[in-house]
Amino acid sequence: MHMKKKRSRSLTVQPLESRRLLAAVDIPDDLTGDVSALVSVPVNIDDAAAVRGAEIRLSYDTDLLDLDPDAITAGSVWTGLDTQVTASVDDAAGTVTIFIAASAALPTGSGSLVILPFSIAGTATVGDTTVLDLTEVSLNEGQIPVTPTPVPGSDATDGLITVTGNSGNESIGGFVYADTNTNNTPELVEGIPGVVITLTNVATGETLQTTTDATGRYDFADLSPATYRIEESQPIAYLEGGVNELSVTIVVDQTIADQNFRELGLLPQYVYNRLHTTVVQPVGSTAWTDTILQINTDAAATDTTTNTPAVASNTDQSSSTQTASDQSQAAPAGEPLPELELSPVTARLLSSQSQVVPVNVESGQRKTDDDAVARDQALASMLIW
Ligand SMILES: [Ca+2]
Ligand SMILES: [Ca+2]
Ligand SMILES: [Ca+2]
Repeated sequence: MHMKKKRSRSLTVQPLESRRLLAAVDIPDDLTGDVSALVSVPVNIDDAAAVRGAEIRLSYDTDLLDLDPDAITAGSVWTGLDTQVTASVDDAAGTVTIFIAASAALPTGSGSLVILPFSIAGTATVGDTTVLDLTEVSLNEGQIPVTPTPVPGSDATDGLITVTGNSGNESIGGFVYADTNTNNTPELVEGIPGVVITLTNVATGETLQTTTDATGRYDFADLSPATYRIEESQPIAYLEGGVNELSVTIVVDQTIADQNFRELGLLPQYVYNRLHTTVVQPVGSTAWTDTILQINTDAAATDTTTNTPAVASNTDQSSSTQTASDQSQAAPAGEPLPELELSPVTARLLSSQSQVVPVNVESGQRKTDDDAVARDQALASMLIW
């Protein structure tokens, strides 16, 4: 056949032309992508002259990258040609095999043979790097040599992605609160101001510290996506109501605002302490906040242990220089408490749930029976409510 003759003639010429052809194929090593984002990875060729087909194999780290085979597309060198792309991805092994064939040979020119849209894991950390290991490239079934030759493992053709994405929009926050109505939810009047919160980036060990504001709120802004440990320095005037350490992972642009630390009411000895020295003041006022801060300060100053709730530990009676009003908190655990006599004002407050600090409780007068404990808890609740 005439046509066949022509073809076979051109085929005899092609190997001769191929011998003059060399191609360099590689993946860029300056690729960047945000946490959880897509990064388009090209496999580039310096000169695609005479290329009609390519077989490309590469490996990637499945912990950091994911790849959808259907999203793989032919690169820029094939533009305008009828091109077929066949890609298979083994997502467990982290290997990709791509076959590309065109209806005609490519002209001279550089560009990309294929584009692989990798998605970066949400658990990736900014600054992470991951290698794209080009393991094999064959052009026209090996007729066009590839130099340097990609091999399994490290070589000059491999690519590198650096994880970026510190948008500064990540934040972690929450409340430290005395859950006096025991609904496990912080309400505005339950906030505990002046509590130190420490944030640690688990991977890097970097720490940040802040203090809760007048509403018991704390916030860490301008963070990077990472896993963090959040620690509360226990305000020792309060009955422990939950864990003092939390762990949380944030991804790009994420705001986590519910990392709360729950306490119960003021410990009875600190309620008594402050009832003698505070005046009537509405919840949330500056005076209110100042009072709670003062309680925190007093509690820290009189605590004899490092960071233990003071119910059983506050037995230090050596502080003979305490003021008269402070002595009421020094009642040792296990000793009978003096009888409590409520003033009319306090009694009314206990029944009305008014948002006013009760005043005029008589100094050091506690009951010896279990009611005293219950009443102390109620007083603690009152102070918060
Ligand atoms: Ca390689
Ligand atoms: Ca509550
Ligand atoms: Ca706590």
